[in-house]
Amino acid sequence: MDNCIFCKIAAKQIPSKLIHEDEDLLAFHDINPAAPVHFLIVPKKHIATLADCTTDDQALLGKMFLLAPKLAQQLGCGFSMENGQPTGGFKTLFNVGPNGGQEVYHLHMHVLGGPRPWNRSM
Ligand code: DGP
Repeated sequence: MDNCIFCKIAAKQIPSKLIHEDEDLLAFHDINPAAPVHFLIVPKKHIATLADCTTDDQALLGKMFLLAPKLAQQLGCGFSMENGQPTGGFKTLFNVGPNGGQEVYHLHMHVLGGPRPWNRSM
């Protein structure tokens, strides 16, 4: 997709701090982090918003959700139970459209974690 910043990152025309890449997905650190750990999981396929996803995208969305805890764990903000107490953890977020605060119209899941307070609310 012309003029899509995340398509350009996927095509390596724009650099990013890459965390993960497979045949369908990229994950990279957000350029303007709102938390100690803030990365984006982005499909290589251009889909503008979550509202544009169809049943054809079910597996892709499932893959995004399953990747989030795996990468959060790798980046030190995984969730666990320690001595019966919930510990760590992270937030997943899709902004959709102007009222959802979406700025980049290429589907992406925010993953935010690390000790609170965070830099700003999301
Ligand atoms: P949203 O508001 O949900 O569309 O969030 C878009 C996010 O993308 C925002 O947190 C900043 C991030 N972002 C925008 N441009 C770039 C970029 O060129 N590189 C990286 N790594 N992140 C970007």
